[in-house]
Amino acid sequence: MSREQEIRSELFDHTLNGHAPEVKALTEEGLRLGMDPMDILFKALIPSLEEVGRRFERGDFFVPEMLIAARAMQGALVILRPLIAETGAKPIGKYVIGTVKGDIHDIGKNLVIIMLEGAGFEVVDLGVNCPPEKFVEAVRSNDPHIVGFSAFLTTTMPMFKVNIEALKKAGLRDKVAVMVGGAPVTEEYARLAGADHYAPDASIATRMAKQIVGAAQAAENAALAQAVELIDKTLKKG
Ligand code: B1M
Repeated sequence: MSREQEIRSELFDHTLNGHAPEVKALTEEGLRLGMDPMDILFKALIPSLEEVGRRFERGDFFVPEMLIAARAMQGALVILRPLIAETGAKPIGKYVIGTVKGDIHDIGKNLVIIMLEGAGFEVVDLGVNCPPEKFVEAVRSNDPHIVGFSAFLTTTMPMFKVNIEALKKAGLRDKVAVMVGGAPVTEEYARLAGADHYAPDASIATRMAKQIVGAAQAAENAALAQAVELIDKTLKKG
């Protein structure tokens, strides 16, 4: 087994057992050896948290074990974040995101943010347990292309609809694209809740966000071209 394979396997085990210092050291060692940050993330850290979830479901792990595993993973994310997210390029679009009210899970949301930033988005992170009024206020003041709601519990998914209703009430629904996601969310649920877009993971969320901004840009350009044509016609008449 190569050292890289060993590192992946050790990262999996130490994350599972919540050994934060070891996770940090192994992440640093992996990077020194030239391992791809995305490989560390998707082939070691995320699979380990998935195993944590399976053990929790079986009753082998409880909330404290989930919590320390999550903390260990977050230590690695701090190291990986700048390598994945910093492009230095001019923002291609604005994205407001938060975990819905009643829900304090944030690792998945933070990964979406890292990848969006990596793709050149300016992201406004509203954190966790975010009430509808905070989303409304952030959409009003930031005028983003997209607002994203993360929910990780079946009991908090209904907040999508509540948030969308709050946006409608504030007269902002038509000004912003709504994307939703989170482990228990499905395409079907997203549609019934009234969302415009659903993404199952961070990379698809990012790809979709780029398409949404691209489409908005194309619509803006078409509107501009129409306005120019109208002005031309008016001038000719005059
Ligand atoms: Co909790 N938890 N948890 N938890 N937790 C889950 C989610 C659970 C599936 C575990 C299980 O039973 N298998 C289960 C939910 C069951 C359900 O409702 N279907 C659960 C439960 C029940 C609970 C509590 C109720 C436990 C209790 O107290 N009895 C409690 C609730 C607290 C609350 O929020 N009110 C609770 C608490 C916790 C901790 C605090 C201990 C901790 C969270 C720490 C933290 O986030 N800072 C925790 C953890 C760590 C987990 C698991 C093990 C791991 C979550 C995670 O980070 N996954 C989780 C089990 C699991 O997911 N398998 C579990 C890795 C992450 C990268 O994936 O979050 O899916 P994910 O994010 C993905 C996609 O969903 C997507 O992209 C991300 C990256 O690819 N995505 C989006 C996310 N947001 C998106 C937004 C988008 C688009 C895509 O557009 C806007």
